[in-house]
Amino acid sequence: MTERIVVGAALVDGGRLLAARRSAPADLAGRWELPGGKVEPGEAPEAALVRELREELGVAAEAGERVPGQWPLRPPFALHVWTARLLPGSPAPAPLEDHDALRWLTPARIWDVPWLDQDVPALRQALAHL
Ligand code: 9L3
Ligand code: MG
Repeated sequence: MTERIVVGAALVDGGRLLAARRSAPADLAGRWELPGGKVEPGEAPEAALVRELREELGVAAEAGERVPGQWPLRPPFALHVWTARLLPGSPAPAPLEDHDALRWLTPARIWDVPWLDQDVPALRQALAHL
C-alpha cells in the first residue's frame, strides 16, 4: 500500500508552540497534537500544511522547514512535521471543528498536556530542530 503522509505543524510564535486538543475521533479525543492532517493526492506537503492550518484554526500561516524524520500512524499513514509560523496580520488561532482547546506552550510547559502517542517522538525531534 502506498504510504500516505499526514502533515503536522510545529507552529511557533514568540517562543511558544501551539498545541491543539482533538475533539474526534473518540479514541483520540482529549489528546493533544501538532495540528494538521492528510496530504491530498497531488498536493505538496507544505501546501497541505497551510491548508490544514487555515481549515482547522482559521489562520494564515506559512511552512518553514521539514523536521527530519517520519513517525508511523495507522497504516498507510505516516506523520511528517514542518515548522510553521503565522503570517503578519493573521487572525489568532481558534478551535473550529477538529479541536476543542488550544494552548500556546512555553518550552517549560511543553510536556504538561497529554500528547497523542505518535506526536511525542515527533515533538521531541521538532524541539531539537527549532
Ligand atoms: N494524527 C496524528 N498526529 C497529528 C495529526 C495532525 C494527525 N499531529 C493522526 C490522527 C488521525 C490521522 O493522523 O488518525 C489523520 O489526521 P486528521 O486528518 O484527522 O487530522
Ligand atoms: Mg487534522
